[in-house]
Amino acid sequence: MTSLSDLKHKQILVLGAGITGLSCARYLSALDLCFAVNDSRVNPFTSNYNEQEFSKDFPTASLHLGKWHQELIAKADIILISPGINSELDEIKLHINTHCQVMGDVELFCQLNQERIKPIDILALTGSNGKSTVVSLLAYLAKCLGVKAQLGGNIGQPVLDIFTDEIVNTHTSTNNDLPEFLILELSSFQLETLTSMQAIATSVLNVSDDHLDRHQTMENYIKIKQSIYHQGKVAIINRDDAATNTPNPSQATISIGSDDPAENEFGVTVENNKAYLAFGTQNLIALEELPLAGMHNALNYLTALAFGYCAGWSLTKLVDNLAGFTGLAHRCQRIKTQDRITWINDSKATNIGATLAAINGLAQTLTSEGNTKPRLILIAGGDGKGADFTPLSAPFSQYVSQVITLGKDGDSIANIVVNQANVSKVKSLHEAVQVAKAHAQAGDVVLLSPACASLDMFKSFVDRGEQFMAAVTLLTEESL
Ligand code: UMA
Ligand code: ADP
Repeated sequence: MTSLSDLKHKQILVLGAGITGLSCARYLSALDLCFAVNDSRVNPFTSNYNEQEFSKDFPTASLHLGKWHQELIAKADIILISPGINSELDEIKLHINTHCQVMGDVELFCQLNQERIKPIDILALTGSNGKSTVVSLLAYLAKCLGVKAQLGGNIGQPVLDIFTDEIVNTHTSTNNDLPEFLILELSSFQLETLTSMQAIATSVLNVSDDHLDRHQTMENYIKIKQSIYHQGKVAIINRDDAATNTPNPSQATISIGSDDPAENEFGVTVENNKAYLAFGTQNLIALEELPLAGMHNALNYLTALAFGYCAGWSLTKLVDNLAGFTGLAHRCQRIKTQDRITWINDSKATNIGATLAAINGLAQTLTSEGNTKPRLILIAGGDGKGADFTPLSAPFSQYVSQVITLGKDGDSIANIVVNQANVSKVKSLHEAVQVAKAHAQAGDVVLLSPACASLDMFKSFVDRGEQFMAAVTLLTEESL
């Protein structure tokens, strides 16, 4: 267990100068500690930050860019490694000395948290899809209930900032009440270096093929996801997905699922043709009253309720506030409907599980609007991260009239379409929108749901979603 005093007089190396690395630097700097930062890229910073500003912000740090610095790695007692960096890389792994502790920022946070007189209570979630939706919903519900909770982790808010703010606020005599709860979103990358979390409740929301370029096999990926359960009291599992089970048969569990729940389980009950979120025999709220559509979102709602329940929050109050959360941008977000063609931005669908959820969810809407043959036009492609796209083939044949592909792995997606006449290959998102417009008829839906990461062509999924929305706006305004 690392305590604050352990950090003193140690050679500390921060690997990565992105969101995580800079948050580690802020924390170490607030403690007045000396440290080094190493990033293998020549220019890792965003356009509004540079090396000079780094030196001003962190006068006790040395910065080493452009390659992995083997001497620094060999000298380090503690390495704080960013989640996007694979510690198995030979250039890193072969140089780490035997007494060195290699950990992520979340691991350091958890070790320091346990040393506190009153540790912050942690609710921690992982999964291939829906993490950000569930943790944001849970944070929204906490706020509605007047609970002091803070979001952290993979959602883009590095956890060490909580302790940095406390130190800075102490220096400036500002109120430094820490949150009572940390609502923690964890990626498989962060879980790889995490062993010391002691959460109240943890959950693997679902597991589908993702990040296999880093984790190699599904078996390994599932094992990493399930490691979250060793680090929490109650395991919240998804009955619909066996890969979300806890490997510890004696662990306290609470389950969610799309079927009728048994006693002390969350699920979906259908009564008089109406579906309800339910807890045991108690119907909580009708799905039609909730703004986030589709069965995957019903599971997201249930997971948030299960977390709140484990935290001891009032179930009635949680349910009363569910409908006030309207969702996050770039997740099946309706941009506009013009000439009865609806354009939907699901840029955050960076793996096949998310794209499957979008196609299945939207196909239900198309049928209910009365189309005899549902017509969904899909724009997909990007960096597939080593995924096998075959599971998309059947829903493509059933629901998608045209698949427009782009990016590094666009051709691999095109190859699984049974009728090749239904494929259009394009070079840019702008061209994809034009081709979609040419195919679309009144009543159709055009969906950007790439099933791939964006980094081969865009800065981020946000950039991809914004460029899509801009292209749609331009095209639809031109046609007015
Ligand atoms: N770097 C190298 N060499 C490499 C790879 C990276 O030097 O081979 C450097 C980069 O130049 C960069 C730094 O490492 O300066 C980036 O580190 P990082 O990739 O760990 O990214 P951060 O900016 O620290 O952001 C990370 C998460 N990113 C990843 O895991 C890839 C963010 O999740 C997270 O929000 C943030 O920490 C705070 O916790 C993003 C993400 O894409 C949203 N996550 C993946 C996902 O959700 O699927 C896992
Ligand atoms: P994450 O943080 O895990 O990437 P997000 O909430 O950002 O999850 O959603 C990512 C993508 O997954 C979006 O395309 C969204 O529509 C889809 N999605 C959301 N919840 C689920 C779920 N429970 N199962 C499958 N896909 C989902």
